Amino acid sequence: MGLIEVADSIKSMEIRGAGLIARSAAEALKRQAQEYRGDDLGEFRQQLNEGRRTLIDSRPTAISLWNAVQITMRGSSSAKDVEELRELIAANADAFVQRSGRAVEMIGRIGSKRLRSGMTVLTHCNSKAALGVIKAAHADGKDIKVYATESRPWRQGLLTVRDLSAAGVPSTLIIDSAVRWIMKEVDVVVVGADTICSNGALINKIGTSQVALAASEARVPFIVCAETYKFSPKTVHGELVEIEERDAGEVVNPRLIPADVRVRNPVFDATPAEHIDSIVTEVGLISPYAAYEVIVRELGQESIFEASEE
Ligand code: RUB
Repeated sequence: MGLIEVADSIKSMEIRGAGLIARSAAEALKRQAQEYRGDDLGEFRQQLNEGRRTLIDSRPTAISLWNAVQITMRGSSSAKDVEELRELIAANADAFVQRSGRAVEMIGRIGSKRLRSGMTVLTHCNSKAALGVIKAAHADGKDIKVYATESRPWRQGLLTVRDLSAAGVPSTLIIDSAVRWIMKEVDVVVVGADTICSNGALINKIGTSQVALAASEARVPFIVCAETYKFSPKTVHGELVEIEERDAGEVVNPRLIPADVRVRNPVFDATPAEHIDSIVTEVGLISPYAAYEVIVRELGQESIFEASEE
């Protein structure tokens, strides 16, 4: 798949989930670099920068996408010729993809320790990192049951229950509005992340903040699974995360409602740190209030500087 096709697939959500979006973007830049046939360094750089922009613009909310392209392009301004730049991009992309895979595995190992046999977990939407935790606990022989929300309008919950079923984890699908009612049967909530802000707030699939509120009210721990490239250096500069609003047709067929009725389809929301028990990252389980430290230590001052340049 060429870079434009990857960007279109991210936009149309054939490629979805913040981790996969990030890995696909890094690989798309690598392929674009490998396919450049000229020997003009300036032209090559320009094409890569255009590719970078196209990928970043494909979906606005998940910072994993921005971090992935930044990390893939890092050091490119000092390359002396086309070949050196091509090799640098390929090596950076490969390292990012490997790091991402290892991170999801590590999160599974760390997070699964928080799940005890006999627990009922509730998860929202479809997160590879969150499901990694649940599946790792199951693989350790723990008796875990899962409630999975449908996650309207895209119904990613169907992907979740299929994945859990294939792994042999018993799961029950519920509609999103059943969360508060079901919460009395839940021991822990485990969700993924699109972005973690420097103040510890979580940006994830629409409805996550309602799940967190219901969990908080019922004193059920709310655990977030997030690779460190889901932390946002942009938020250090006070930038607000853009919440993507998608086509209203994803929510309802316009022919079914009067023409004067407006339909909105925000697809992510923000959960404040106060409702988050802990965030499981590949470098350990942390408090949401340690988000700034993670940004500085794991993504580096360089990323904070780059974020200020955007
Ligand atoms: C997916 C979603 C997921 C995060 C984390 O939204 O909100 O919880 O992206 O996923 P969408 P992962 O379906 O709109 O992309 O852990 O797989 O990165």
